[in-house]
Formats: sequence, structure tokens, C-alpha cells
Amino acid sequence: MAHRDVKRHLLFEISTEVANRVGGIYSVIKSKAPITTAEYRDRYTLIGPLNRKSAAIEVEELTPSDPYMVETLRSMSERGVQYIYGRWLIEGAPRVLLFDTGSQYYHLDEWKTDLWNVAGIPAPSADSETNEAVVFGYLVAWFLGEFVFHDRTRAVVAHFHEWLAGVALPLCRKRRIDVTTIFTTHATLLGRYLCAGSVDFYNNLQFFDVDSEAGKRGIYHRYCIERAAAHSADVFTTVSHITAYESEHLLKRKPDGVLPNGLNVIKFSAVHEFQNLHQVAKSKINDFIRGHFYGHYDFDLDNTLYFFTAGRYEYRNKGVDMFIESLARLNHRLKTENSQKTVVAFIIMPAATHSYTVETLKGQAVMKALHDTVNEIQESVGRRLFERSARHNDESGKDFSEDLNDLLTGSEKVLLKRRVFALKRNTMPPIVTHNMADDANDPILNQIRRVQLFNNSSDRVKIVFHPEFLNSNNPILSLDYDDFVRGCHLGVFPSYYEPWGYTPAECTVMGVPSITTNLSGFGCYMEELIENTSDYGIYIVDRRSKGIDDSINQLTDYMLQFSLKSRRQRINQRNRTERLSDLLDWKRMGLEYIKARQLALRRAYSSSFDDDEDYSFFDGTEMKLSRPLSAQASPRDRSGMMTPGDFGSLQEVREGLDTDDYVGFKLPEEDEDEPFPYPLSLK
Ligand code: G6P
Ligand code: 1S3
Repeated sequence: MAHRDVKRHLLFEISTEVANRVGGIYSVIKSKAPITTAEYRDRYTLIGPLNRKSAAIEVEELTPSDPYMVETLRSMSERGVQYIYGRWLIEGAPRVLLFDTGSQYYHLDEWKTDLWNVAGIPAPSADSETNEAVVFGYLVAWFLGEFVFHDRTRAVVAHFHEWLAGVALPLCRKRRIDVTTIFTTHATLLGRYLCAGSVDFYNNLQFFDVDSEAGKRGIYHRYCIERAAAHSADVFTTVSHITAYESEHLLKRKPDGVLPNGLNVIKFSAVHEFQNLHQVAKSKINDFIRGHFYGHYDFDLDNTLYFFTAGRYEYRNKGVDMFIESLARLNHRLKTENSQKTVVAFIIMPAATHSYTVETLKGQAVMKALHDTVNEIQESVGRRLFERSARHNDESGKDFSEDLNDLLTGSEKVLLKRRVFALKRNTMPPIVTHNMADDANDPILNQIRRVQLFNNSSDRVKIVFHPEFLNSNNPILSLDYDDFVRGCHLGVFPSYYEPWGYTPAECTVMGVPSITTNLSGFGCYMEELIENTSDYGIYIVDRRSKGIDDSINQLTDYMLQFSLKSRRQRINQRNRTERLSDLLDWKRMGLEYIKARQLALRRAYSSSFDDDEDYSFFDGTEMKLSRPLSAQASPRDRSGMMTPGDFGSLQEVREGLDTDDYVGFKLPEEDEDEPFPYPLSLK
């Protein structure tokens, strides 16, 4: 590679989820944007395929100012490439370059042939997702090649996420494009497919005949792209140790390191503020529950707990099978103990539906009508009460309390009775809020049928299946996902396949306890970091060494233990959970990305490093980690080592990297409470 300026290097991050919400990677790049833009400012650009619908809402168009970017885009556009260059309207406001793949689809066959010739990767015509990946990959490789042709001075790091963005990697390698590359896989294709079936995945990882397994599932060509991306990158990483192990066996390259996912943690000035938010959000969930269970609303909401699971509808991978079975066992145990507690378990997983059911809408409508009527009557009764009290005269000889007997007028009583009669219903409270496209074959509904959790009055565990993601414009459960999480008591995510797992991590930063497993990246990370995780509201089910029945019992025990807590204990536990949020903050997790980029630069441009020079890579802005945890009641003290990568596998020693090498990264003194030292607002 040519000699390039590594200190002022540029960063391109490439993903199909740039300004386009699809799944977890969107959360990664969006929440990471503030720290990356703070580090790179205008040297950072995200590249993705153009989705006009979401770009119209999320992106503000800009004219590029970097002369090399201008030159590169001009030359591509002369050859018919359409794109949008602009600012992604999120915190950090990073620059984005979105290529309109449609403008180059006429090259598809030519590029597929080339992909086969240069990399031996087949691409059958019927797979539109792969077609899209090919066109996008060729556009990205074109862009990078052209860019470094114009800009001959600065080093370029191109960081790719997931196989869908991975086609450009073998092209960069084959064309010897003068950039250094990182590939981060957020799961493996084969892992996801194999786990969704019924194999004993983790005990057989080293034995799978990968080509044949991919072929049997019709994903051989996709698998080839993923494997080629992993092998062509200068640095290959994934999001957790468990997925690193999986990648080593299924993709046949041991990752250089682990880049765990962080979150953009919002700190409130007053500690109790998040507890107040819980109360506010919970009362909105209470409103929904009154409507949903109308006519059968015979339980005390003050003695009711809200559990939930949420995510992509992957029945087995996300552990919904285990969740429902454990709920049935919990129901049995609460009933045998004559518990007065009610648990309402929500399942929020999008499935094909034909909108809300009439029953669901009616439930909210009758409850709203009752509420409105009570409010009206309350106002007139209040007025009457005031008048009578003000005008009461003891000397009249009339008993004051008698005066209060007829505060409700006859017509008000009738109206109220009509509202109460409207609450009568002959049907059971529904399980599912929507009309399912395939009710009879839906795996979640079928298992609920099998364990007979039908929301009977005697059931202590009730279920609500909401097969659509939440948002505050929703007519029945009008809460954004974050607010819903805040209002719940416990998140339950007993995943079998979960490379990282944002859902329990999000619970943690909002101070909501959760259950995860030791097969999820997040669960393993927390287990490694904290000695007594359950004290901190992180319950970890052992799905690795226990048999399935024992794991289900363990999950049931955790839920039961949680149900037995008093309100005071729950409040205390929430405080402890919330205290863990610094562990998940990008300010800390982002360090691994920095290490990976360092490694990539050193591998590609070793001759550009002058060992006597200081490569802090920071624009005069030293990044400091805020103190991870409060001094009291802190988990296992790891502040000496601090970064997740210190037990990760970025090969620092072999490559001659150590912590001082990549940042002025040091911990503040114990009692220092250092704010993040740069503004994170839109520029
Ligand atoms: C928060 C609020 C308290 C409320 C409590 C309910 O802590 O600040 O006012 O009593 O939540 O907790 P629970 O676990 O019963 O929903
Ligand atoms: C993947 O998304 P998923 O839910 O399909 O990537 C996420 C972001 O890295 C990760 O959190 C999750 O575990 C993976 O499975």
C-alpha cells in the first residue's frame, strides 16, 4: 500500500441500515453516531443504499464540500449513478451517502458474472436481496476505488456491517483498492438458520459441513458472500464472544476482536426521575389493561406486574417458546400458592396481520366512554357539592350528611348504569390484539393454545400478544417502545440465538430488570463483568449446560422470585439496574471500534507509522470514560481493566498495540464525575 496520512485518516462506515430502520444494525450505527462524529467530525461518512421513503424523513440533503468527494461523485454521476448526499438527522448528525441501486440495475448481470469470475461467488437470479447486495457492493467498491484515486494523501478506513453490505470486500481485495477494511458480522447466516431448526447448535459447531448445510437451506450464495467478506477484510470482527466462536467455525476465520454494542445513555439530573417515568408509563399500560380485560377486570392493578418480551419474530431463536412454557409453569405455581399477584405478559413481535380486532378496539372504546362519563359526572357532582357546602346553614336544622345523599341525579345514575352494562361481555379477554393473517398456524398462538393460557379469571398469568411494533400513534396501546419498556416491571428474553441482544441492554439503561441467557452476547458480557448479576436486575438463564426442562424451570424460578418482591424491593432493584448503564454506554463500548480501526490501519499502512510519533488519533479532544459505577454497591471491580476488549480478542499484543496506543484513554479518578467532553448536538 502507498504511504498515506494515517493520523488524519477518513472513515466510511457501510451498511444497508443507514437512515433505514430494518433491525439491530440500525440501532448500532444510529446510537454510535454521536461518539463517532465527535471523533471524526467531517472525516466520517456513512454509506448505504437509498431508500427514498425513509431518506425523505431522516436525511437533509447537503452539497459535499470535500474536493475529493465532489470529484468522485461528479465522475460517478456522469456515468449515471444517482445518490443522495446529506446529513442524517439524528444526534451527532453524521454525513451520509446513499446510492440509488435502481440507477445501476442494468449492470446486474455483468456484475454477477464478474463476481463469479473474480471471487467464485454464485448469485442466482431469483434472490432479490442478493441482487440488491451485489449492486450495492459494486457501487461501494466503485466509489472507494475512485475516491482513493483522487485523494492520494489520506488513509481510508472502510468499515462494513453484515453480509448484505459485504460484496465490496472481496472486490476491494481483488482490485487492490488502497483502503483498509473492517468487516463486522452481527450474526452468521448459517447460525441463524441452524438455530431456528432443531439442532443442538452449540455442541456441534465444529462438526457442521458448512457448504452442505448452506446448500440444503438454499443460502449457499449468501453464505459465500459472508465468508468472502470475512476473509477479505483486513480486520474481521463480530459483536460478542459467543458469535466469535460461532464465526470461527462457520465462517472459518477467527475474528480479530469483539466489538460489543453500546447505547447512547441518557442521564437524568435527578436519580429518581427514571422512577417517576416508570410510574407515568405504567399508568398508561394500566389504562390499556382495563380496556383489554373489560368485563373480566377482576384483578387489582396495584398488585399486578407487567412482564414483556419483544423483538424480531424468531420463535425459537428469541426464546418465545421457552417464555410461554415458563409462563404456564409460573401460572401453576402462583395458583397453587393462592397468590393474589397477577402477571400480565406482553409479547411484542411483528407478524402478518389484518389490523386490530373489533374486540380489541371495542375494549378501549367502552372503557373510554366510561371514563368520559365519570369525568362529566364528577364535574357536576363537584359543583353541586361545593354549592351545598357553601350554602349549608347549621341553624336550618337539616343534617349535612343527608344533604349529600342525592348528589348523583337520576339521569346520571342511568347514564352510569348504561356504561357499566356496556362492559358486560360473553367472550374471554382476547390473547391477540390483531387479526392474524395465519391464526391457525401461528407458532406463538399455537403454543399458547397448547399450554392453555386463555386469560381465565382464575389464571394468575394473563397474556397479551401484540403482533406489531409499538408507537405512540397506536390507537390501543399508545406508547412508544421506550416508554412501554419503562412502564413494565421485567423484560424476559430467553434467546437461544442472540449474537448481542439489544432488548435486555435497553431495559438496563432504563432501569428495568430483565432476564437473558448465557447464549446471548449481552448475557455473557454481563456475567463476565458482574459477580452477582441478579442483584442488579440481570437474571441469566443457563441454556448452555442445562437441559431444556431445567432451563425452563430456572426461568420460572426467576419470574416467581421476582413476583414475590415487595414494591420497595422492586424500586431498590430498579435503582441498582439503572446504575449499570455506564457499562453499556458507547463512551465505553466505542473503544473497541477505535482499536479495530487502529489495527486495520497498522495492517494496511504499517510503513506510514513512524514509531517515534504520537498517534493519539484524536483531534485534540481527549476521550475520557465517565466513571462506570457508583462507588457503593458496585459490581465486581474491573475498573483497572475497564474496556470490554481487554477480555476481547483484538490482537493487541501480536500487533504491537496497547491501550496507550489508541487513545489518551484513562479512567478519571474514582471520585471524579467527568462529563463527556464534547458537545453532541447538531452542528
Ligand atoms: C416508582 C415511583 C413510585 C411508585 C413505584 C411503583 O418508583 O416513583 O411512586 O410507587 O414506581 O413501583 P412498581 O414496581 O410497583 O410499579
Ligand atoms: C442482530 O440483529 P438480530 O436481532 O437479528 O444484530 C444486532 C445488533 O448487533 C444484535 O443485537 C442481535 O443479537 C442480532 O440478532
